[in-house]
Amino acid sequence: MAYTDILYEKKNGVAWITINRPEVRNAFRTITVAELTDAFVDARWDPAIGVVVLTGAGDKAFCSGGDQKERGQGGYAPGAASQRPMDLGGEGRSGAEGAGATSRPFNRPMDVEALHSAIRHIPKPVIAMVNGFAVGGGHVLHVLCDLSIASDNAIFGQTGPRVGSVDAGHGTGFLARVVGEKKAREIWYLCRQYSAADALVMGLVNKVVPLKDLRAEVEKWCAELLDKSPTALALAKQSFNIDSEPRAGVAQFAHTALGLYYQTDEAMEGRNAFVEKRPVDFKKFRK
Ligand code: S0N
Repeated sequence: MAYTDILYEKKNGVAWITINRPEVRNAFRTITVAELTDAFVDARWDPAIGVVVLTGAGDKAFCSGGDQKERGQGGYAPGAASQRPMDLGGEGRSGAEGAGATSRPFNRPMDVEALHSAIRHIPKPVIAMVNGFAVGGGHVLHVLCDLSIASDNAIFGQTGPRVGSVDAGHGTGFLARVVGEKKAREIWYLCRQYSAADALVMGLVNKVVPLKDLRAEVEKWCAELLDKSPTALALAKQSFNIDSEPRAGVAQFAHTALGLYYQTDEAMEGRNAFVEKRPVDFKKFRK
């Protein structure tokens, strides 16, 4: 399959999915999300694949979240930055199946929810190989992976309230399950950046290694996983998912709400400040 924004390689039972936009710290745009979803669906149904690794190209970033330059007043979609809010239409299809990244024109809004669903519902372990910044929607992606292995230069954090965005679905609720309520609120409200060492202490990652050893370490974990019973792993993953599955309903609601929030001047102030490289000023929006 020909992808433009990701690399997709299958080797020795492992599917390696790499966001390939290092020039923007592997920020995802609409087509990136569609391609990622398509690759996860492919890996799900390929019996030769037992483990999936998600990573970013280069040595600076895993993923920096939504591409702020594609975001318009209404959200992310091809050409959205120059469209009116209502041109972006309503909610798209939900769920991972049939993303059809390479077979359909990209004339619809970004479907992050489908990607989240694809990561959670593939009945195989997904490892986030975090090789630099994992921030904003990129941080949510690693949190949703089953395991996270980070390089010692990795930086973690949410940025939403700083850039006029919030993933109030899995982004908030699932993070709280991982690091606890107090820490999750701190991460979301203050938008600070955390080191790999911090992440290890708070249980946000499973292991930290020097950047030069990252790939080998992940390959080691993959080999261990590939020796295990695939059905037992699938049942364990699905069992772990059950308790947080109601969050998927919240995620639908949260994404609809986010679409409305994106239409406001307040949300655009966050986006514009980032793109214009200036301090953000939300003071006038206080109620
Ligand atoms: C990653 C950061 C911290 C890296 O800083 P550093 O190393 O100083 O590099 P920069 O000079 O800042 O960046 C290098 C070049 O890359 C561009 N760039 C970086 N990140 C992005 C980005 N996210 N979008 C577009 N461009 C990006 C820079 O502009 C720069 O380019 P040049 O050289 O041309 O100036 C730092 O870059 C940073 O803080 N980045 C922004 C992080 C951020 O705020 N991300 C977006 C947060 N929001 C989301 O992710 C939305 C999530 C989302 O889409 C979603 C999630 C769930 C449900 C729904 C949705 C939905 O929106 O639909």
